[in-house]
Amino acid sequence: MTRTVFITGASSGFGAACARKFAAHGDRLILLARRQQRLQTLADELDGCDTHLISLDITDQQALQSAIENIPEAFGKPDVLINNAGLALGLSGADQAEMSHWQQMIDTNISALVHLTRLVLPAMVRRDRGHIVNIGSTAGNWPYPGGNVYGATKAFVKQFSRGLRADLLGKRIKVTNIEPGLAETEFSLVRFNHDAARAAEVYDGTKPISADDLADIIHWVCNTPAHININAMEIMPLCQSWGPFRIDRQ
Ligand code: NDP
Ligand code: 8X3
Repeated sequence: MTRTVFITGASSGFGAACARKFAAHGDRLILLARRQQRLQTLADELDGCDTHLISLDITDQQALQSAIENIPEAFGKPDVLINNAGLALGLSGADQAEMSHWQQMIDTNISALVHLTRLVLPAMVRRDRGHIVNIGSTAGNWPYPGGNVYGATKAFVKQFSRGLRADLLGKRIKVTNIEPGLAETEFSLVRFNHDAARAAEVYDGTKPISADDLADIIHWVCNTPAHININAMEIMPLCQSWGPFRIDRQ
């Protein structure tokens, strides 16, 4: 059955890779991001796939609501919502970090995600069908220096995903929190204010998760049998693991 798959943050990284993956399997796509030209180039590449583009800042609640209300009828209601748009900004300690960075992470990774979910979910409940895939992070499970608010936004996403599952018991609506670790996309470029050398250091000497790796996993998660729900999936590249607790010795 052809599904309508709504992917936020589709202009780059995981979102663009998911668009390619789901399109290759015959799904219809609703693709959202700020960079219209990126979305258009992707849509052109996905020749033969029905694609509706929404170019806006997902933190603009009114624009988002109006865009949802104006999805063409031919696309029906989303069967799958991939809440992927998000970002980290900076890696400063909590006493040094930019308040505006914190606010933007909270607005994008938390507020926009819950707002869009609230806009899309009622139709899933009415139709008793759907799947919400949230993109969390290992940073929502494991703290690291400088990860302060970014990690906290992803911890929110993790618990919100569980809360949705609790609310939706008895409905044929799945909820999954995907928790990737080190993955090479534009994530670090954005985090380090487009300092390409600093971003490259993050991946130096590693074989990180690629956007295509993650799209394969998300596609699999969205194709499990009807009675199976993957609640959460934490994914690291083999080259990544935990460290011991740090101890400040005087
Ligand atoms: P990218 O920077 O490559 O992609 C981020 C996407 O989010 C872009 O398409 C961007 O589009 C979109 N986006 C950001 N802010 C907004 C906004 N205000 N309005 C609309 N769209 C927005 O990074 P990733 O693909 O890596 O990131 C995707 C998700 O994965 C994020 O939630 C991130 O936190 C998470 N993640 C990433 C990991 C990594 O190491 N890469 C690991 C774990 C989780 P545009 O700029 O065009 O608006
Ligand atoms: C991205 C992974 O470790 O850079 O969510 O925070 S990390």
